[in-house]
Amino acid sequence: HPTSHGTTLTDTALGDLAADVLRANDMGGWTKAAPLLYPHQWSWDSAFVAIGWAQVDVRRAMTEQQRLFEAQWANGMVPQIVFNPLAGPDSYFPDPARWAVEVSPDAPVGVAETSGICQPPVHAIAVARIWEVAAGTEAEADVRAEIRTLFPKLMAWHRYLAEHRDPSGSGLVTTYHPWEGIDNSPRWDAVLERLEVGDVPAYVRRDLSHVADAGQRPSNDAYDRFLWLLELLKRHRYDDAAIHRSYPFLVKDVFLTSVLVMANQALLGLADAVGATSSARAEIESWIARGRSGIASTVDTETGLAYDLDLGTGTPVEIRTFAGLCPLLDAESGDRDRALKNLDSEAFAGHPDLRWAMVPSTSPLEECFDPRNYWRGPVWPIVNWLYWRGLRDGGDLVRADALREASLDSLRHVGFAEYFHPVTGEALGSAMQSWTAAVALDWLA
Ligand code: 9WN
Repeated sequence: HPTSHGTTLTDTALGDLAADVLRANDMGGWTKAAPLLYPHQWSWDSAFVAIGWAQVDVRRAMTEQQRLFEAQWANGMVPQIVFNPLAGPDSYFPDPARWAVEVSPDAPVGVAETSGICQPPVHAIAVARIWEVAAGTEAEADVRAEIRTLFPKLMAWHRYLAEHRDPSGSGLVTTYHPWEGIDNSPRWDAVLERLEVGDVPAYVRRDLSHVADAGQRPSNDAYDRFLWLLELLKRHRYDDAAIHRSYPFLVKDVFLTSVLVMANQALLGLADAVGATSSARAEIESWIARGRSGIASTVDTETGLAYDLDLGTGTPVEIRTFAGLCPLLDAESGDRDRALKNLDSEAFAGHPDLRWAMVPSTSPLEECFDPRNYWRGPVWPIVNWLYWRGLRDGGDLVRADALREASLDSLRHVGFAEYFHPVTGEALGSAMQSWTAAVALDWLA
């Protein structure tokens, strides 16, 4: 399990260790999310991983994204998982057979198999960061050429989220499944609780053998519900219109939407780099405006937190998690001041018991706070990277620097764990998690 490196570890040594993690998980053109627990290419992991590769080998960073987008669906969706054909069916569950995405006419053929859902769109943010690193170096021309081929694919991806995932034009992206990023977050408890779980074909969980104890992962009951939803998505042939018509897990996701706003801002920068048309620019700007007003509509007047909207009941999901701070991901959000107060408060990074002043996945003040269980309490470094970016882009340099320092200090002590205990700093989940190493490399740059 991860070693504790202590405060004596220099920045250079930390960076070397992080680069070693990426190299160890490198499959040649794409990177496993983790050595054993996650032996495939995950969508938002690969975006963070590309940000890390940019500091090691900027061309390799672009390849990471090109490989992911080879598996993009015909409707523009970038799948949550691109399966490693060499990993074998017992390496991870659910496997391609369970997803059976060939029921959809949009699933890719002739490339690696994929799952049938997606994850937060960090990719344009990653590519813009790669471009920043490459500009002015000998790699500039090559990277620009790569971005030119990727740009229309990024447009199609964002269009998928703006249109297929928001048929009513609310400005808010609908999520269909906890595996779209924040697995067992208490944000989903109420809607999962309401499910009437039908027949789920028998299955064996593969994840539990790769963590020290089952208490760090979602419960078996949660897995049954996740897999029942998978069966329903499959019955709908992964068709967004059919899913929006009748399906029991439809949540307007404030975090996904805010990442999309940030990613669209990055995409505008890339539009300049590749000399995109004015109509492409106008389309991106319209997505930003819509997303921004969508998020504004979710901010609770009393607490200043952004709450997801449960479309099943038409009510906001009033749970304090990191997602509630998402106005901070938009430099021009009108709700930043209150979000900053929440960030500093005891409900989040200002809680006196926290070992480092970082954003925990779920507020320590929530009754369901569970500091060793996955998205129900532990700190996830990648989430803190996004908030660090949001603080910096919004001009809050003092807070941004403090968050970066706290995060680097945590990584020196914890190592490159998937997530960690917010109070004790105990490393949790997988060791040698690629995206954790990747954000360390970017913070050190
Ligand atoms: C399901 C790979 C992924 C991350 C997710 C994280 C976790 C998978 C799992 O690992 O989810 O996608 O099996 O638990 O929740 O955000 O992308 O690191």
